[in-house]
Amino acid sequence: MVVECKRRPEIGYFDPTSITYDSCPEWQPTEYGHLLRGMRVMILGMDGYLGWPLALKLGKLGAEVHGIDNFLRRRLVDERGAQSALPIQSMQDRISHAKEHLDVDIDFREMDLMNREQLFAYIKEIQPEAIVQFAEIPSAPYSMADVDKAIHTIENNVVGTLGLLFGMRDHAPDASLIKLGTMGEYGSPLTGRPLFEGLFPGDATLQYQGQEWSLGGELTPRDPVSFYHVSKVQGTYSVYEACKYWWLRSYDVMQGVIYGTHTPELDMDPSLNTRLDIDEWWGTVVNRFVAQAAVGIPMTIYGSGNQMRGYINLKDAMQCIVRLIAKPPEPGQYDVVNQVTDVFSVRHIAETVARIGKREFELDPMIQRLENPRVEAEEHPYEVMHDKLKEQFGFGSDSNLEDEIRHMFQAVLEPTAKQRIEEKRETLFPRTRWSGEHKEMEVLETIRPAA
Ligand code: USQ
Repeated sequence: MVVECKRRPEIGYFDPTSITYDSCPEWQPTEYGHLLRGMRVMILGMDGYLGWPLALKLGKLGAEVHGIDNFLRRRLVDERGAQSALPIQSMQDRISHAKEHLDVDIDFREMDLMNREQLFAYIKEIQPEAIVQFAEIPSAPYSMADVDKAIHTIENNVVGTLGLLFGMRDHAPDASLIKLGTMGEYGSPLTGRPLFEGLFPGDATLQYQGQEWSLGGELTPRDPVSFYHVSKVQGTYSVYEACKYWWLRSYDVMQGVIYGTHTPELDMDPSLNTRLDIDEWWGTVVNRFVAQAAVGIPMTIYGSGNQMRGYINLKDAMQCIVRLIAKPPEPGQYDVVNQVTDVFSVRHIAETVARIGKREFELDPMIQRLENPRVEAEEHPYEVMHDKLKEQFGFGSDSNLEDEIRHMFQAVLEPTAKQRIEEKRETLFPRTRWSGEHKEMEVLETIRPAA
């Protein structure tokens, strides 16, 4: 078999079995595997919690980084009357600080994913080799707060991704799409059925009334837990179909609840901070608990606290995404990874934050169990399969819950961050119920955890 290098057709044809990554000038070794030299990567949602650290990491690895954002997240956090615990800079300043501290150049355009004319023109101009879709509204409580917010979430996430797929079909059909989904697409089946990586394994079967059928390769059942999670399920089906109809290629990333504030690139200077939301809509649970403990608010466990979820810290998540970019799927291939390193109960997280806060930061963290504003199982088995990133992409976790909690305490106990949390103290208490009501939760139990 002979093939032509699509990047450099002037090289002519070669036999791919006779050339290795190391001998091909188009690939460079990095700590995350071989990456196309100067790979053109487009990050949609570059101003967000994940988009910004990814831009820095890819830039540092020598990729050509392009990105868009409409700054919706900044506006929605404002709308809740909240703010990031760590101050973040404007995009313009972020980019100049990235140049100063990391010597990376980032190309950014302020753009709404829904403006398809602009988006398609940008894709056509850049010809990205990978596109990372982070431009979605990521909050379960926001999507349940009222009808407008539910529809906003569904429209932005579902229609945005669908439009993008048409843009890729017409202007960048060879690019790989890294689409951010969520572990919450699967729900938490009470039967204890394992949560496979999106598709049933080849030897899975369905037995019913004495008959047996193969399930191998079919999408596994979805049981979302909010309209936000519904939007992610719809995204999964759109991407799956586009790979089938048009031979696009994609990894759909079922990411667990993310937490943490740092990566080696963000650590270079506070001017490079990524956002750290901690309010009831935009903060994820570990980040919220650390912020609550730092300013003397009891950690708000919803319900029994025995809910289990998959978790991953920011540093590990960024490593995973880079590895997925470095090793793209084949044309037409749709694959799913469960991007999770650990499974914890909410109670375990609160107790761990309390222990570290008490022993290492002279705090006296309290826990308050509140009536659960959400409709979710509180007692359930939870078995997550998450081998693919490790076995097929070489991922190895660099950090753990304790270290990240320590790191976060150091960051939020700085006077500026502490003051920013205090200023918006009220937004740390949940008020948004899945029923649609907005009112304070009843306290079920107050606990002073043992050290
Ligand atoms: N929880 C508490 N107390 C709090 C906040 C949350 O007990 O103060 C509980 C929730 O009831 C839930 C768990 O902690 O059982 C996780 O809640 P979360 O708000 O940290 O995360 P969630 O709403 O599930 O969504 C987050 C991200 C979302 C991502 C998802 C992964 O916001 O973008 O998709 O995590 S997953 O949960 O696996 O679907």
